[in-house]
Amino acid sequence: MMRGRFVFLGGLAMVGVGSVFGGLPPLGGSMNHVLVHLDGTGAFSLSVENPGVMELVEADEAFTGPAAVLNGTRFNAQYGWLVSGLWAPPAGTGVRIEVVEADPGLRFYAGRAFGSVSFMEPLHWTEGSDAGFAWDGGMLHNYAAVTAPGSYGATFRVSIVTPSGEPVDGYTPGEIGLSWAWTPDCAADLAEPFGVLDLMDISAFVSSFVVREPLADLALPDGVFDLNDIAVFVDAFVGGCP
Ligand SMILES: [Cu+2]
Repeated sequence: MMRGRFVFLGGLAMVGVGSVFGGLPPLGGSMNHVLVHLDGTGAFSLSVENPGVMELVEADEAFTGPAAVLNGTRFNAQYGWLVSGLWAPPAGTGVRIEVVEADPGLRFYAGRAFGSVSFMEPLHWTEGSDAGFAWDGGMLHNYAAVTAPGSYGATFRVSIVTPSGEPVDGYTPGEIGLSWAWTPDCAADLAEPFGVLDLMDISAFVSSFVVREPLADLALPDGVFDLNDIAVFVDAFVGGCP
């Protein structure tokens, strides 16, 4: 049964999200698929159609129903899992997608109903959920969501598993890193409430700076925390944000 489903859905991969999953929150930009291929040796290879950093976006209005989990966040669902080529898990097994590691503050939601997981259900350790889920092979755009500006990354693993989630001998999992960013509108507006410059922003900058978190990495060169970052913060703070 799984075999037919995978091959079938892989062939229908280009159907647009709007026509299939009407009523979803916006993706935040063009679809950018993670192509999932299983080669003849049983090894997964994963690649992104357009490598880059996906910009987390704000909704125009509050969502109702299950998508309300995105209210108060910036989110992006441009990345979508997609079968590449014709392959299928062996009979009696399935495909598991799991998060190996993710930056703090990054949350994930299903994006549609699949298998035993409901529309907008938390994924990948979000709100205490399991690290992974059983993927049915249909194009799937999970939502990544955050509540603070910064750069975020996560590493995912795709593997062949038994119904109880155990790895199947003879298959090699594939891994891929994905990236998102919420670029602050103003370099000094780093903490809630956004749109207001206050002590919370100073505190967020200082606490991020001392532990060298991306939030405080405001000036080039990236990855270096020095006086240039402090100067950018102070200038923006004193100058006030638009
Ligand atoms: Cu897609």
